[in-house]
Amino acid sequence: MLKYSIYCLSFSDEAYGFYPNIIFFRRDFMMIKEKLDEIRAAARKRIEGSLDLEKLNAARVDFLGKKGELTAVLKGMKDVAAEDRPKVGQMVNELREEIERSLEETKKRLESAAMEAAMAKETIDVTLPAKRRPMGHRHPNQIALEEMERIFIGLGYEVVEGPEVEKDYYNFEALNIPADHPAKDEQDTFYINGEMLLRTQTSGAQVHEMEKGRLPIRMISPGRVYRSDEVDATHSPVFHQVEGLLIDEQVTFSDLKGTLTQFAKELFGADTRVKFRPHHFPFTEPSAEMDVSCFKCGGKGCRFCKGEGWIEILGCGMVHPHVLEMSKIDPLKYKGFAFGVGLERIALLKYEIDDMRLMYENDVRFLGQF
Ligand code: 2NM
Repeated sequence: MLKYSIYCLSFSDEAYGFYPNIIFFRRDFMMIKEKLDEIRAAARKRIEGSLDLEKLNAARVDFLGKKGELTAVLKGMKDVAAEDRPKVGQMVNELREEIERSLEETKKRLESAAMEAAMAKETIDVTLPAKRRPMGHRHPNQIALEEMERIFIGLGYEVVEGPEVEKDYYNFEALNIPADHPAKDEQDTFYINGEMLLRTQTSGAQVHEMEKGRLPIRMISPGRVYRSDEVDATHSPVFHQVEGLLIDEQVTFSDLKGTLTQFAKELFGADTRVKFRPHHFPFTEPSAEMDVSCFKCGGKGCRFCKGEGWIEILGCGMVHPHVLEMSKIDPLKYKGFAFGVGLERIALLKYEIDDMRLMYENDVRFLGQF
């Protein structure tokens, strides 16, 4: 069997003058070296041409993996003469390291390019004009409520809220509204059962406060109330009230007039005049309704006040002694006044809204005007 073959002639001009220095290599050795050079060139092309990490990883598998090209060369080692194996092994290792270096460098290059691209995408131009955000608005009811709360807090009142689902007792009986009173009719009140109902006024919250026995009391109780009414321009089955209550020793109707006059002037302007007309409520005695001079025409009469010059804004009166008694307050020692304002009514007047239904539709074209 032919063991050696002339595979390559290397001519050196330094050795023996014109005699060629002939070096013999074994065929297998040369074939492997050639194969490794092929792999080197192919790997370089594949690696440097990889456009992303996925393709680079595929190149790693193809060249260095278990079924890769270098592994195939190592498997062929059994055909290499024993004395050549260390040299071939060294060459394979060198190539493996070279490919690994190249993979690593390319990986770094791709990663930093990807990072740069991501950064470029994230670049913010701080000189660009900002996007306009739609601006929210307070509801006219809320604006009116906050205005009323501000006025009464300024007069030393507390804001106290009560439950919307209330006992019949707190909504009617404790307020001296007898069982046969027309307001108790099923047509006006939403009953939940024989005992519970949706409050038709916020006075219940005031009864709860009176029952606590902490006197004096200065409070307003704003909140949602329910009445079985048909919807129209001035009615809704759900609306809002602000009721007020003051209880102390030696409170008179003059205190009521002074307080509510101050309230009207703050709410509708310092020129506002007020007028109290006798009225009737079961929970107050005497009772009155308060009108304010029309803030549009100053009282001369206009379309806004329907020629009257006056606009009705609230009901009020001195708390009925029977109401105080039922809440364990001595009516001989203590007196009180109370009033009730429809919040929507105030908002409609103040902002010249001609239909209450607009208040509940939440149309931004409406809400945006306040
Ligand atoms: C009104 C009119 C007059 C009122 C009475 C009470 C209480 F709890 F003290 F008895 N709270 N609110 C009252 C008085 C309410 O609304 C038109």
